[in-house]
Amino acid sequence: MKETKKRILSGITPSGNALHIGNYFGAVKPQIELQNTHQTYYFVADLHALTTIHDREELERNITGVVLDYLALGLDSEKCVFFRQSTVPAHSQLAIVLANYISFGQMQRMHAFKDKLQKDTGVESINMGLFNYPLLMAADILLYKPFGVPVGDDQRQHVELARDIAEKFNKTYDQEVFPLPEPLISETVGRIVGTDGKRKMSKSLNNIIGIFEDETVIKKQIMDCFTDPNRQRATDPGKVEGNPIFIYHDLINDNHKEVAELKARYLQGKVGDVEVKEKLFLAHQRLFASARTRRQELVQNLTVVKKILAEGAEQACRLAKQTLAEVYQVIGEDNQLNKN
Ligand code: AQP
Repeated sequence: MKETKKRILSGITPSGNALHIGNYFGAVKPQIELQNTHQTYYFVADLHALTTIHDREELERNITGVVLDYLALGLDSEKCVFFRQSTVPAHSQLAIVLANYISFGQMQRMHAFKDKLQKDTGVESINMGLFNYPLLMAADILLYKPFGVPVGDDQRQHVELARDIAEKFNKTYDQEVFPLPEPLISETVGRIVGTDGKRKMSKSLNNIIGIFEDETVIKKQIMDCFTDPNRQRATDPGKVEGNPIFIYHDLINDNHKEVAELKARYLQGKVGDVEVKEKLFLAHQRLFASARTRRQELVQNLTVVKKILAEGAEQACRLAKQTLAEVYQVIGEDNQLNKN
């Protein structure tokens, strides 16, 4: 890996055990493309998953699931450093330090906390892991001094917080310890709408189209998808713009002629929702066929997967330790006892 390449860092929370097409187009696909042109560090944010998962087996299942998904979708361990967050202790160590360069007020304005507060009755039901999530994420990012962080739009606020903390830290010590990371968010695919046609596609909202589930599950997710609410019959002219089923066609369907024809017929009231959805399902099968096969092969070879993560952890630790040592030195915690 050439050191002259710009560095990229991103993480994925194993809060479920499979990725959906929102994750894929908004984050995973751009991340995988970047591994060809940049130094890439990607990690499974297993410590972040503790905000919602307190069952050991479920956690392990989710971590394995997400790792397999990434590898099946094209993450190449020869080109990229891939690891589990908890195997690099410097993430947690840096988070403790960075907490001193951010105010309680600013943390209270983070949307993960605010959204949860709106849903639940009060602060008693919100764990500190969730409150501190953006702080740990700032440590995740700054530890690797990346140039950019490719994520979906829902993570913009968190990358901006990391920038704020970096600025405050640099200013406090009058040193450029942390370069300010750029959020790399696509304008077109940074926020893929869910099958309810309203909200962001999210596991927790149950409005997803999966990638690796059984075909019957994927087909049902597609067939249940919201389309044009004002269209009663297949003979009514329909709306294409903003219609989720066509948003997905544009993303998934490699047969552009077919998509153009379907759109034209839909606008004229000459095609039913069922046909449009069935064609989307077939396009989904075409796009993800090789990834699905690759995933089945990887499941049979989990020792290789473990080896990839162990090697990734070793490489990540090397860089993370350097940054932590520099930070300790800058803040005045550099002593014999904290050297290892
Ligand atoms: N709908 C989306 N459109 C574009 N990008 C998205 N991402 C998530 N949903 C969309 C991006 O995927 C990456 C991994 O996401 P995460 O680890 O934060 O997972 P998530 O946001 O927790 O995914 P969900 O489905 O929304 O989970 P729940 O419902 O549990 O919160 C990130 O870069 C994210 O921006």
